[in-house]
Amino acid sequence: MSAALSNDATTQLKALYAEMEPRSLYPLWEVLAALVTPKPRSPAQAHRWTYADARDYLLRAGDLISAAQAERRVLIMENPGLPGSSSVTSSLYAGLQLILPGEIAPCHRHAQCALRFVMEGEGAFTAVDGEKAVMRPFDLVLTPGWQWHDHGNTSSQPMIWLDGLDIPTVMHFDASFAEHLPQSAHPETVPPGDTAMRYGRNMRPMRGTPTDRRAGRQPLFHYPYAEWRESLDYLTRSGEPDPHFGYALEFTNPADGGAVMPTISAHVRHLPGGFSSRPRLSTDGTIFVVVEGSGTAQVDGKDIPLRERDTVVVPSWRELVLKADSDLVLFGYSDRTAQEKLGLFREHRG
Ligand code: GTQ
Repeated sequence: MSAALSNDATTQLKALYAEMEPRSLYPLWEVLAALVTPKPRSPAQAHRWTYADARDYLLRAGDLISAAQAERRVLIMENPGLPGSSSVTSSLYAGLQLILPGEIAPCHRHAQCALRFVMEGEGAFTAVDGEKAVMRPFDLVLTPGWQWHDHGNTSSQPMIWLDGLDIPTVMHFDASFAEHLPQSAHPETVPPGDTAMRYGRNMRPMRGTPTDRRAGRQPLFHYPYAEWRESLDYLTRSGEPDPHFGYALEFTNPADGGAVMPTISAHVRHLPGGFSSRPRLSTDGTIFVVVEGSGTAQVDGKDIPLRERDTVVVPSWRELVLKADSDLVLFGYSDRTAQEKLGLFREHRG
């Protein structure tokens, strides 16, 4: 409320509010400025989770509860500015999942879209609709909405990955559905690599033919580190870095060239040692994982150290400057694609 009111009017308005409240009616003018803000005011905070700390707690949980008992044995990385929300930004979720040798995280499917970014371990798998993606460090694996998925570890080492999901977005729309497969693992329907052969070669099975087995889905679900790292390296050798991003590659859905999933965009970037980015603000709060190297994320002037395998969240519309001490490789995901579809995405490049 901007203009001053007389004492009498204020008293009468207060009485009016008290009368309306039982009927679930409220005066907009008391809250308008907080609802329609001139720029984003996220309650989320910039925050860092140190990998070694989180890993320790996760392994301790691994001694106490099995993957089957937990269904998903995950430590949620909850934003300290969003207590009780299980959210890392207002729209996204982040967790660290552990699968020990011999374990299976049982098969289910849900409306929520998920990505996995492997932190450590090699040889465990995520199976999507019965096709195994054998996971190695820093691979990106997707389980798009409503696709059956189970995780298993047939290796001899613990396997830990970051889960990125759109849980808060689905909750926002009250659109959550989930179901379990009666058996813990989906029958293996095709050999590993089947989807990459069919959809990962800039080709796809002719539409309307039986070989188009993932028609109408986000067909690709495994983006191996070995491939994206090679492309990022090539990019670095073949041109100038972008002043805000360094060298950056977005993961895409080959079916439409857009983001990997309807609600989540994901990318990797390389900032050469000594590089300092220009300041940038964007409406998509972003979760970063440090893949290689070290540096600093300066968020609204405050330094957050970047160390290998740490997770850092930068909320919407905070000024971000990235500084690389050594060659710094980051993975990041955000709700950018969802905001673009809703006409909301904005950025400011300083
Ligand atoms: O692996 O399906 O971290 O359903 C949270 C919810 C992982 C999963 C999470 C999930 C999953």
